[in-house]
Amino acid sequence: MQELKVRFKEKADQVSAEIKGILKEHGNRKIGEVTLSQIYQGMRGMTGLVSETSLLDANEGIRFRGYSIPELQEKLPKAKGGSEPLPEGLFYLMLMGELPSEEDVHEITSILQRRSHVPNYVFDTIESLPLHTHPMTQFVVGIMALQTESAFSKRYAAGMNKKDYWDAAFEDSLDLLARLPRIAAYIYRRKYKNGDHIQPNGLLDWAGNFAHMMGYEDESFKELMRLYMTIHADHEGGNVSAHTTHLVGSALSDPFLSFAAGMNGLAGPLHGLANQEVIKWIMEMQKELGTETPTKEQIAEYVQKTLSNGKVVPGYGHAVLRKTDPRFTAQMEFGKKHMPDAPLVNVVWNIYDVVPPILQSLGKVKNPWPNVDAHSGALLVHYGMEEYEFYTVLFGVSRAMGVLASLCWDRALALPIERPKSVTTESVKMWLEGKDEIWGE
Ligand code: HAX
Repeated sequence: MQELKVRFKEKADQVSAEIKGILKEHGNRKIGEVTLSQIYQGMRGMTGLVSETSLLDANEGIRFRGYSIPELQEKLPKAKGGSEPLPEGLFYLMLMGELPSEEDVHEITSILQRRSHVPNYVFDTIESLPLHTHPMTQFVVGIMALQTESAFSKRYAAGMNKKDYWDAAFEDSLDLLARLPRIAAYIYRRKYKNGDHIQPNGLLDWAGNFAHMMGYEDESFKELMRLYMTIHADHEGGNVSAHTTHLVGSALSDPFLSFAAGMNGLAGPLHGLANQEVIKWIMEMQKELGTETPTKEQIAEYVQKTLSNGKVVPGYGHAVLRKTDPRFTAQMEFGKKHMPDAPLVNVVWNIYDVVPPILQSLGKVKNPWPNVDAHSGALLVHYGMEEYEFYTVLFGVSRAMGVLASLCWDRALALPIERPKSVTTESVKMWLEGKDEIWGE
């Protein structure tokens, strides 16, 4: 086995050097409409998907059906006495393409309340996992256990007409959205609060009830959850969680299977898991430096050390964005309003001053600015939620709104199974030598 690995590594190093050379010389050559570099480098800048619910501008950031985050904060209905948007309103906007009235939002809240029952076997399935299982794994297992409830699967097995796919996907999507906060809160209380579970409160809104079931009754934490659930919901179609949900759904896998697949992608450290990595990284820095409030000079040194250890600075950079993420700014505004003196929040703001010029100086990082994940953990820690391994589950509950609204549209528009063409490096070499054609050229 060891020898096999050594031989594999030798081959991989050889091919990777070859690819580097090919891209240096021929990276701009086109196969069809796209360059060789795009094919090898994560399909960056390649338009290949339709996703109706939101659109990302590299400089301005995300717009949901044309509305920016500050516009949503102004225009979407709020909870009584609150100032942050109700995420149910964003779900309505993404699904319907128009702003909801107060009544529309109340209707979504009550639909989600009515459908929120989670069968006991789902909790039993989660209970069968060791307690140390990562919360994202528990979350995906919970979603998969719930898949037995899929109307889409049952109706497909019974011979559903393709005209009705959207209807079954719609039913499943609302069921999932209704139940996810209960499953997520169950995992939180199981892992961190000795299994002391809290029953749902049928009078609360979706995010408020989620906060309540996790054990956070502070009104400003509920406001944070409303904002958090709103800003994490969607980021157009090409990010890993959205794209995966869409791709798996295109095989007519039901919304439970598709969303669980998307959540496995969200659990990666270059995507949603970055929110836990940020707080872990800051806490490790504080421990190593022996201070809760490192100076900017100390932070700069720690950043350099992170880079020289071959690691990324979590919470910074983006595949599409080229400016500070407006989702970071919205959280910064929340911090200034509710907790301007919170130590960890101030560390995050100091990091924001220090990191961009360092990343810029590397000359290869395309976006040195913070993304959504650079800020979220510090706000949660302020309210006592220090269990950072749970943070990506919060992200996942929110992301469900965007990717499931999109999935309803995928089936309503009868989008086909997704199947792009791939190449091998051997076939590229033959093509470059003029010995072979490449399909799509
Ligand atoms: N720290 C150090 N190096 C970084 C970096 C960072 N934050 N961001 C990019 N780079 C490096 C890349 O690793 C790459 O280096 P190599 O050429 O040596 O491989 C180089 O800069 C060019 O990368 P890029 O084109 O700027 O970035 P990509 O589009 O390839 O990747 C990532 C985008 C978000 C994955 C990347 O910026 C990153 O790893 N950031 C840190 C992790 C993170 O915060 N992820 C969350 C992103 C937002 C999100 O999805 N949230 O859920």
